[in-house]
Amino acid sequence: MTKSYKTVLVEIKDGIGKVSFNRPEKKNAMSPQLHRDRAAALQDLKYNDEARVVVLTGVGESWSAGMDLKEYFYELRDKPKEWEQVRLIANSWMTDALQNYPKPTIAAVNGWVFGGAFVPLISCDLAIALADAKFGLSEINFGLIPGGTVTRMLIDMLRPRDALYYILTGRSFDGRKATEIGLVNYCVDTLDDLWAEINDLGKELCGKHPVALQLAKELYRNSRRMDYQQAYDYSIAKVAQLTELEKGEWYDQGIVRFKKGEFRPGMGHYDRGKNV
Ligand code: ACO
Ligand code: V55
Repeated sequence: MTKSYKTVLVEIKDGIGKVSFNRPEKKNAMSPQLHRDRAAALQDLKYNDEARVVVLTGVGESWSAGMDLKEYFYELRDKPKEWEQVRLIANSWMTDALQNYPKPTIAAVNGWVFGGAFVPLISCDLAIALADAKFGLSEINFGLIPGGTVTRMLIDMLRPRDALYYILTGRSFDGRKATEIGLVNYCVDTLDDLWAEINDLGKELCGKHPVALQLAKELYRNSRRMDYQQAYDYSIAKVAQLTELEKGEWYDQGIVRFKKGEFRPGMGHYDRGKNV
């Protein structure tokens, strides 16, 4: 059973856990309550074995319109302690919790993505968008700058010209442009196509060894901060860890089955059966 939250909807089907921002009447703006719910929901799914892949999306026509400008900024203006508390929760789920998530995460971008919502978007491993979804760093339009970790995340994800262009102009762009600049993997024309793609991709990832997926993510994210020698040494340690945690499955199944000519790894994974 999945828990229920006021501002977040959690569903699990066929190995895919779906966590939806659920304040459609406010375009899924992230209020303090939503930050708390989101943090808790991701934590729950982390330990729920039924969810092998996690999809982040929004109820209604918005993915998320960013920080709730009223509840997060205006109403907490004179409450520095409360604001700090909310800021820390927000930063921890949008950055640490998502980036170090042990399962693959996919953003299904069904609509608006503004400002602070770029953080969870970029923190997801993969992203597929509607071609007509709209993205924007709107901070400059109301006299703010992309704060929190927004700017830092843009540095990792975009080319300098693109990052500064959108930071300084606050202009919005669509899913096609988001694909062109590498903010999402690709885009599709309709909501039906979006969910067909998400389900295909989710299903494919559910067929891989979960430990290999988890360690592949860790190796990628941690190697970014290392030089070649460190990354090499770290990868050797990770492969040893993988072999132990998988109980040698990559040798005994992966390589042995390849040797027997049972499958071609270049063309897809071997069938891991129901619950190996
Ligand atoms: N914070 C608080 N409330 C919001 C937010 C937000 N970020 N975004 C939308 N809402 C609310 C609106 O105030 C409105 O509430 P109301 O019905 O009580 O008046 C409701 O959501 C619906 O929004 P509309 O503006 O009526 O919807 P519309 O389709 O015309 O426009 C759009 C949608 C473009 C997303 C517009 O709402 C908008 O510009 N929102 C702000 C986007 C933004 O700049 N976000 C902050 C980024 S900066 C940061 O995150 C640090
Ligand atoms: C912003 C975002 C923040 C924050 C202050 O993008 C400003 C603006 C994501 O958190 O704390």
